[in-house]
Amino acid sequence: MNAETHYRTCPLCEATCGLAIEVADGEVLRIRGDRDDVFSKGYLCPKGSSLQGLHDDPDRLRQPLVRRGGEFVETDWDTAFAAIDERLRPIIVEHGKDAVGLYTGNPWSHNFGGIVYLPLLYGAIGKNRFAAASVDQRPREIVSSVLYGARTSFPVPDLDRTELLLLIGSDPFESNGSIATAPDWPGRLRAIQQRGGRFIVVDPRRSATARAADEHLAIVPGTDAAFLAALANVCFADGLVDPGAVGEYVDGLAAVGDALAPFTPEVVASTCGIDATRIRRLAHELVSLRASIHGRIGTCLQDLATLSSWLLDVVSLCTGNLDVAGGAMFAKPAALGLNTSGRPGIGNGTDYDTFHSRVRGLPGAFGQLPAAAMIEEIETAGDGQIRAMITIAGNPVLSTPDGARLARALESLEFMVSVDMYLNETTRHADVILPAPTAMQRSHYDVAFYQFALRNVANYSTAILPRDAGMPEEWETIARLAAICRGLGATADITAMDDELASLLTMIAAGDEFGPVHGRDPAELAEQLAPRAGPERILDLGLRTGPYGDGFGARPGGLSLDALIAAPHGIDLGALEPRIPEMLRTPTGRIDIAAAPFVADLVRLHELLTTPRPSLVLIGRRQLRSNNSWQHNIRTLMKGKERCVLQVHPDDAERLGLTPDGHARVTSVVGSIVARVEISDTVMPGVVSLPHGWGHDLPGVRLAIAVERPGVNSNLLATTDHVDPLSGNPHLNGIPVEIAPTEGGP
Ligand SMILES: Nc1nc2c(c(=O)[nH]1)N[C@H]1C(S)=C(S)[C@@H](COP(=O)(O)OP(=O)(O)OC[C@H]3O[C@@H](n4cnc5c(=O)[nH]c(N)nc54)[C@H](O)[C@@H]3O)O[C@H]1N2
Ligand SMILES: Nc1nc2c(c(=O)[nH]1)N[C@H]1C(S)=C(S)[C@@H](COP(=O)(O)OP(=O)(O)OC[C@H]3O[C@@H](n4cnc5c(=O)[nH]c(N)nc54)[C@H](O)[C@@H]3O)O[C@H]1N2
Ligand code: SF4
Ligand SMILES: [Mo]
Repeated sequence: MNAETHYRTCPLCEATCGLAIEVADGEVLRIRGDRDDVFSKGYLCPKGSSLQGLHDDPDRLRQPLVRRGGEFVETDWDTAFAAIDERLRPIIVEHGKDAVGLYTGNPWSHNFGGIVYLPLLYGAIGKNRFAAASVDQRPREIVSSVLYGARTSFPVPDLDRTELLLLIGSDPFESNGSIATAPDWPGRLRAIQQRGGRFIVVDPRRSATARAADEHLAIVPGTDAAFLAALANVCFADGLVDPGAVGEYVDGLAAVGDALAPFTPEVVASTCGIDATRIRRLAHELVSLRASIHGRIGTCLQDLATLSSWLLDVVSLCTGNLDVAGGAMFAKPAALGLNTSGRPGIGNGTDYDTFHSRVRGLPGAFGQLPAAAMIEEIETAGDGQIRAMITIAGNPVLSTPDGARLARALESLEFMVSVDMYLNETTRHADVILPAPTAMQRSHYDVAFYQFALRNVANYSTAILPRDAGMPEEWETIARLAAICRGLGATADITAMDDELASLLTMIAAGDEFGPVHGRDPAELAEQLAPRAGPERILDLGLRTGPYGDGFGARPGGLSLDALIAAPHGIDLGALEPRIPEMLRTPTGRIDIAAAPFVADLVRLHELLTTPRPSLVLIGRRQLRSNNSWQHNIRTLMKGKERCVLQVHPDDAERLGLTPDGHARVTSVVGSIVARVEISDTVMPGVVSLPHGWGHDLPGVRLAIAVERPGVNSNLLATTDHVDPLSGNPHLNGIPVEIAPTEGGP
């Protein structure tokens, strides 16, 4: 037996930990943290080693499934693609491109081949394109695209150099951090304390992160915008506003000060549940220290989500903490970054709000419509109605609002195809399921996450295990679906499509007058990229023409895919550095901090201050040994006590007559579920918490372990009607509910 160790980046969450995977004779022996990984230095969480469990899971699909007479039967790939061509293409021919809807889920952002080839599918269908982003970071993306010109230009907290971190609505001790990529968030937070700094958590729950923090400010759900507005208000009122060097590129700051004048700490305190004197002092601390401010799911899945996301940057800017070491900074990714090519400092800006959903007119952005519009676009007859759906790496029946109604809508479709490794709550509605290779069966490069990492790093991993018999690479599956939608048939020449894409991108690179290969002959560049094909060719092009690239010989010693392959533990490209104005891609080359949609939305903040608070609201939470909806079929992660439990404060439990380990019926305007109760003072009075991604006991799923302890789907309580109008993000947190004791059962 010849054991060999392979090094690769874990693709399960945003932390990008390096794994050392021992393999012999095609079998994984063990998975450990890679101590030599330039970014993670050996850190990993319990999910890292579960890659093996995912791969070996007997329920994992290895062959396509086609529905015949109500039953799924295994079939070969050619038959599956032919079945799709036969059913999907006629729908487009008869009803047009908008008749096919697409939903891509969270793992897609960890799938490098997928990201690179998705545009082919986007180009082949109409505007009904949805993604998990619109039940996640969409508000943050909108703010970044309006202020800085690119959706992924997220200011990330410079954890390794900050003196004070203000963490709002994020629980990295469970989630490992989000929209601020770094392995070992817990260790980095403790390091802040060890070097004499502090971190403060603003969260309605005393989360694991809040327990480790220097201070926990328990905030009333959905009131973050008021809290942040008051922080900025103090800066303006006390004459503290000094944006520093970036100020030269900012317009409208005084106008923002005027607009925030009514939101004093005293005015917002009772709404937020945070003491006015504490807010005042905090504003001064943020000015006097090297401070970073970071908001996440808690600020993104609520009514004032876009406003809160904007105010995070307003506070960073006012307190002099935007784009400085120790504050909130911008990464400079090595390949395919949205703010690293073209003219430095100027760009096309955003497509936000330039197109809208058909039924409700919700705003689109980045070529996508909000997922909260999906159900009505399927249900509502008329021109542009969705008649067929493609889901890829997503489980919207559990992850988006009103899952029961979505399930009915999916069942009403003329045709549905899913690309997924499981027959689960969503894919059970498909007519054809195309399995995807597992993480260890594909190569990996974090195209998305390096765009907002806390250090500039680059790490490429090769595939470790062979794909199952007949299984294409996932990008090939996507390209083939695109070909089918375009009318090229089930046996279209995928290689030709790939060549076309690569030559288009090579021509764009050669035409970029600010890039390192401007004016070179695309054919010469193509020769240097040969014999690579597929995503690797495009990655090599991206790396070589990127900010650290070898410029195809113009910058000897620079990055290329070969250089990354020679460095299996990754290449460290250094700490973040200030990037304004060079990273801007707004049409003006400036930051309009008083952008109209955000300032206008302050009207709703005024309304919040006078709206009575519901007596009970539901929020979510994340758990370390889980990942959204799809890692509940792994025995090693499911050990221990039941996790899908409703946390209720002791005062509320007493008032409502709930008993420990008893059951409660939780009812909202759209749904009613029964959950097991855990009485816990970690949630504030008036707030209950239930994790999302559960509810596996639906007919037809093939998840033997998950169904043993299925939990309940918290999103049955969320309605598609309640959305942040600026982003279309639903309120998956802060849902008003009524609760009563019950005997158990569904
Ligand atoms: N109430 C509430 N709801 C929430 C949230 C919340 O905090 N509260 N969070 C939201 C957030 S942040 C997110 S990101 C969404 C997630 O929403 P989704 O992305 O819709 O859901 P996931 O549970 O991530 O489902 C991922 C699916 O992809 C499959 N899969 C895994 N890897 C691959 C792959 O490589 N290829 C393919 N083709 N398939 C793969 C899995 O089997 C699974 O079916 O949920 C959102 N929903
Ligand atoms: N173990 C694990 N890790 C994960 C995931 C997972 O499911 N499990 N999912 C991954 C994904 S897709 C994402 S997007 C990230 C998310 O990463 P995080 O945002 O760090 O994850 P959450 O634990 O959902 O943290 C949200 C926090 O917001 C709080 N909150 C709820 N409502 C409000 C509010 O109105 N205001 C404020 N201030 N706080 C509020 C909740 O109590 C919770 O503690 O995690 C990723 N990592
Ligand atoms: S923290 Fe995230 S990236 Fe690191 S091992 Fe765990 S799941 Fe994988
Ligand atoms: Mo997410």
